[in-house]
Amino acid sequence: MLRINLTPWMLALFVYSLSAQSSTSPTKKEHLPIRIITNNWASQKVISHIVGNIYQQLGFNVSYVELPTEGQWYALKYNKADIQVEVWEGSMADKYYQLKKENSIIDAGRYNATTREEWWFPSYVKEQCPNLPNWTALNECAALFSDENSNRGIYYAGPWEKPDRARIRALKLNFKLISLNSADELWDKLTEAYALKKPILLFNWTPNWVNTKYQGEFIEFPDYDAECETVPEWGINKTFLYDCGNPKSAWLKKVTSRSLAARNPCALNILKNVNLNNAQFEEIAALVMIKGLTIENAAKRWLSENQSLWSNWISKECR
Ligand code: TMO
Repeated sequence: MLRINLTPWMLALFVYSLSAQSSTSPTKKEHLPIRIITNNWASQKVISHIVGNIYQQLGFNVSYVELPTEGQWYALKYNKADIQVEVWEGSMADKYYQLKKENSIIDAGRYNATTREEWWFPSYVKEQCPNLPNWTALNECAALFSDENSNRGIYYAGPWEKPDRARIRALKLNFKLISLNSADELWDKLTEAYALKKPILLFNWTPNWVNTKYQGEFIEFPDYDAECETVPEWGINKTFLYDCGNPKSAWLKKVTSRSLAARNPCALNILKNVNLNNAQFEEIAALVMIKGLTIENAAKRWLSENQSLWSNWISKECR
């Protein structure tokens, strides 16, 4: 019997590809639109639209494919999507290296920005738990992070990061993980706790707008090492993997499908030139999360205010 396991993102992709086919009109420059993947946090969505607007100004057809990060690899590999503008080392390195090695994606270079994705808490929690941000303080203070029902702490995760349940197990943390579906759900939890000065522990990253509005720190887990994820004997737990934190000065890359690189070298060259630093990422996310602009308006605003920067991204061959 033939069985097909259809996960929700596969279904979304399928429905998308049907609609994309019927609405695509060939332009002078190419037949297939440049299909840009959008995920579920602000900077990624705005930068996708910034790049998309630049392509459109050059006469290319652009479409947006909304996908969770776990679904994007399949889409890039099987020519269902072309561009991912934010590949984060802390949460996506494994998949990135795997697809790169099998030659299923094209690396379009890294940003100047350096990144970190990690458990994070507001600074006021240190008044009650002074050994933070050291990870060993987590068990000392687990009850602070719990709800009324138990003394077990709660860690709020987003839908992207590494096996945090495995980390909880390997480091013997008295914590349970609650998984939220998007960045917005995380920030709602944070806003609510912050207003009441309630202890909260949640996934966060830098560069991000959060750090410009809320004071806080990342948990300092044992330093990341590639062997932490492959060699059980590595680190303080000799039988389990993941007894370490995420990388602290990590890369942020852009990638494309092989199809785009082959059919539109100009688009690939532009993407290679796209570059931003940490302050620019924070500013872009803040346009949406603090100033309240829509994604498309944030992209338009940024383009109009940073013309001299992005006009240099357009390679000579494209003009
Ligand atoms: C991939 N992310 C920036 C949400 O950690």
